[in-house]
Amino acid sequence: MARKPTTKPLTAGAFLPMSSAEMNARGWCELDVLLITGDAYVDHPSFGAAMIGRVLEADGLRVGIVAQPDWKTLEAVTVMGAPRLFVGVTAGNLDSMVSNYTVARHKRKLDVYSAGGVPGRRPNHAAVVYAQLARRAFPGVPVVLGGIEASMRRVAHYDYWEDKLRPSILTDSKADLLVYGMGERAVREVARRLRGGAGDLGGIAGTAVLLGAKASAAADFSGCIVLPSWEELAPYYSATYAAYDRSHGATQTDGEIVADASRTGTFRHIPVRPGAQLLDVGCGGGFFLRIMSQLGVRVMGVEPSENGVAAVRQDGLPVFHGTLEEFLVSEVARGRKFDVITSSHVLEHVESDDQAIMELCRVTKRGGCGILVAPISVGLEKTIEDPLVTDEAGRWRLFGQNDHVRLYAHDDYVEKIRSHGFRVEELGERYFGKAIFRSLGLKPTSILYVVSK
Ligand code: B12
Repeated sequence: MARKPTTKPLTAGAFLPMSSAEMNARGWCELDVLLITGDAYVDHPSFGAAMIGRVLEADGLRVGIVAQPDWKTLEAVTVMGAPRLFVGVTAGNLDSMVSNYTVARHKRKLDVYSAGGVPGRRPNHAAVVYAQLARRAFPGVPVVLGGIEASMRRVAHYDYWEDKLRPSILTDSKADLLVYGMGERAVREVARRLRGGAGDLGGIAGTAVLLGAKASAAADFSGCIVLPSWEELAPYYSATYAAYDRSHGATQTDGEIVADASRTGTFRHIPVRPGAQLLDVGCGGGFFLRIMSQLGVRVMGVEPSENGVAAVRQDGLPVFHGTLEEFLVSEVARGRKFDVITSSHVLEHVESDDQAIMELCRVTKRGGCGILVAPISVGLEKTIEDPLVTDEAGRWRLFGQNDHVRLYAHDDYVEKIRSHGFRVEELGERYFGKAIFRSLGLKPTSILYVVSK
């Protein structure tokens, strides 16, 4: 017997629109809900954005999807115009840091949730970056975060990749609401309220909002389990930050390292000359200073972290507590010149790197040398820098980290150092050997920029 043909609504089965042409094909002039996702759009129940989209569609809403937008342009998310009710944002099926990096913190070569497995299609901390993009693209439209990245990061949390304690993702993303865990019910309630003209999204089960100081003070938390805030947790964390450990990066005992260095006449590619003056900018817990000092070098450290400084002082070594800029204009630095300067991962943080390099060159003695290490983006043609970008999400988006103020291109970096009077030699793992690179915590692809004057 022939089966009776089923009549389907016009849109059922069709993919959710991803462009204005696809909206037009459905006769839509605007969306009710726009979903932005860090995964490719795969219309399958194991994909959160597709799932949420279909649930809302079943409630009669017009839903569009922007998948893996180019996060550097607003146009990438405005292709279907501003949605009437809200923008839903998810980093994708996995936390974007899980997607982008292996547990060993190496960049993944494969992204299983991108077409063709191509990596690099989603930014680090994608939920924050997309939410900020949506904020700028659609002022006044509520932004609702969801998915695993938002869920896991909804309270103060430790970020393994950054090795930092982070506040709730609501702080950085500036989203209006966060839906955690399975989002179907919560998101339907959000849509129902906004459809009915209610602006209040409070009290929906499975959601989190940032209350602000006033509302927090007025709220009744009796009967709640109150978790410690980021502010309360932060001091515990920073005291144990690995770089402030007195022996961070050490693979042998001090005695063994000193014996080796005395025999070879160098430590970490720096010639050991008793009596020479050494400046280590960003000296952390002072391990490098301590070894050099035991080798007879007269050392001076600069470190902005209180915990790092405390560790250095435990060893009775001289350290300036402050930034490089503060040190260079301080009384401590006045009239001093150094035979050796080392600065590892400092220049990407300072306001004016030109000024910093110029000053470092000025305080280096003629015939002196040093190492200037900064993260370089391989393949980048021009250094990216924009002093107007001061917010964390913007910095993640442009520079790859929230406390960086620029992302160096190789040629620009080398040229910049040369232009301020240093000669530069570029040495990699092949030159130093694997053991040294490992002891310095460097990736095999890293290059040390060895300078001399
Ligand atoms: C099935 C599964 C797999 C399958 C995937 C099969 C497939 N083709 O999809 C396989 C086995 C391949 C797999 C692999 C991996 N997985 Co897996 N996997 C899962 C599992 C069990 C279910 C995922 C799923 O389908 N969920 C269904 C969808 C619909 O749920 P969802 O995405 O969470 O979406 C809901 C909510 O988040 C929310 N939501 C989602 N988007 C949005 C958007 C908005 C706007 C809103 C409001 C709400 C919202 O509502 C949705 C519906 O309820 C989860 C654990 C779990 N129970 O969630 C782990 C999980 C996702 N996997 C995980 C990991 C780590 C991995 C691997 C990286 C493991 C590895 N080391 O190789 C790999 C990834 C591969 C890679 N990148 O190289 C972790 C991710 C941790 C994290 N913090 O990101 C999880 C959470 C397990 C865990 N607890 O550790 N995985």
